[in-house]
Amino acid sequence: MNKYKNTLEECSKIAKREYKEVSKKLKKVKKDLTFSQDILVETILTFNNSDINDKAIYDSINEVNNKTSELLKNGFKSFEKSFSKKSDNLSEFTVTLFGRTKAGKSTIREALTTGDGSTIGKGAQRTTRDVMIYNWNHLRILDTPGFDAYKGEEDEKIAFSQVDETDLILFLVTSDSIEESEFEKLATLRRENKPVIILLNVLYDLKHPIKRKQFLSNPKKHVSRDAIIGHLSRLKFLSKKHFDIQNISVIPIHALSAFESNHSKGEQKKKLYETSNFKYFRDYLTKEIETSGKQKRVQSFRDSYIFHLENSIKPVYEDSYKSLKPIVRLLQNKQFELRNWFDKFIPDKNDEIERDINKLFEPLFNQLDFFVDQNIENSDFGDMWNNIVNKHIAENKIKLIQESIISDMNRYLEEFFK
Ligand SMILES: Nc1nc2c(ncn2[C@@H]2O[C@H](COP(=O)(O)OP(=O)(O)OP(=O)(O)O)[C@@H](O)[C@H]2O)c(=O)[nH]1
Ligand SMILES: [Mg+2]
Repeated sequence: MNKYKNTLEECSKIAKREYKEVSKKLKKVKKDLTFSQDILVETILTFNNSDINDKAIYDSINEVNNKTSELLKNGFKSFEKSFSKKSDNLSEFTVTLFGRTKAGKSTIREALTTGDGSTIGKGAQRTTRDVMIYNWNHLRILDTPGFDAYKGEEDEKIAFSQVDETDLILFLVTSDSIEESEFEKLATLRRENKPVIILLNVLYDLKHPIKRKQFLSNPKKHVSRDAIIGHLSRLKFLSKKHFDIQNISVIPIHALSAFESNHSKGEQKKKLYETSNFKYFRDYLTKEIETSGKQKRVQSFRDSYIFHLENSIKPVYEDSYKSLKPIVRLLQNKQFELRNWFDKFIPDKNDEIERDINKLFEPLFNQLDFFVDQNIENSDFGDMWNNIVNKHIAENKIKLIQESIISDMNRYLEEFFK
């Protein structure tokens, strides 16, 4: 018992440490993502202020940005809500009962906590409609509304909302019918990688006195590993298929016996308790917590962190990436096209400029010899030649060459940005 209690105490410390650690990580992720969001906003502003200012592209990026911001805000909200919920119960190890309606979840809980039976279903109706919290054996036990009830979608949502807080799932199935749909339902909970133990409630009516006597005289015939061997391979198969758990633990129990044992005396009490197999169930749970409770507690935080990142944050970025990709590709293509044009335009224009300049100066060269012969004696020789050159340049409008290059370039760019 000491080892068990010590483990739970350590679990509680681990939970506090993990909570801090994960909260820190969460803050960091939020900061990083906000930063990346800011970059996008900055890009949009730069784009908007640039000459490109293409309205269609601007609107697309802006729309992606708004959508991403909104989704991200919601993603973080659910992320933070889940973590603040966890912070309320850091010191407790939480075990949750899940399963089909009328499988006997509340009966188990009543049996464990010596209840008066008031929460056990009486008729054919689903009974537990909200998550009920109890304490047993230093654990926090949650009894949830069952799934697969007629019009029970709301109840299922309530039950499933509890998974985040759970360190260990007790999945209750009954021997009369093991439905694949129950496994499919629970599979959605397993996405958070919660550890699962199956409790197989072996149904057997205790009302009929003779049948009851027979049952209690040889409980192993019904409630034992050998007795459920026929169900075992199916349960393992379904667990592999839907939970990806290779060798799931299955514990046969008789919940009603355990409950009745609490309200019986003497030999009957002993017999009923023995029949229920609750001693084995309790010992198994104790051992499980002693051996892997700490790891389960760490797992609860880390897996839930990963789960939320994977499910609330990652899809937002994947969507944003998908929407931005074609825009980025379009801009990259345009950039490539522009660069190609420049690569060709510059040498072409260089040749053209060289030709134009040569043409422009040709007449000057032609008259240079004559000018030298005529004016060599003149002391203003230098200034006179400068005047001729300047006049020639002004008359021949060297600016025209410049303007023609600029107008060629503008024409192309206008066409390009259209
Ligand atoms: N015939 C028979 N009935 C049983 C046995 N064990 C439990 N029951 C009955 O099955 C029903 C189980 O009820 P609950 O324990 O309330 O079931 P639950 O899983 O909590 O159901 P919800 O709260 O609706 O999700 C009760 O009416 C029990 O009396 C059994 O071994 N044989
Ligand atoms: Mg119930």
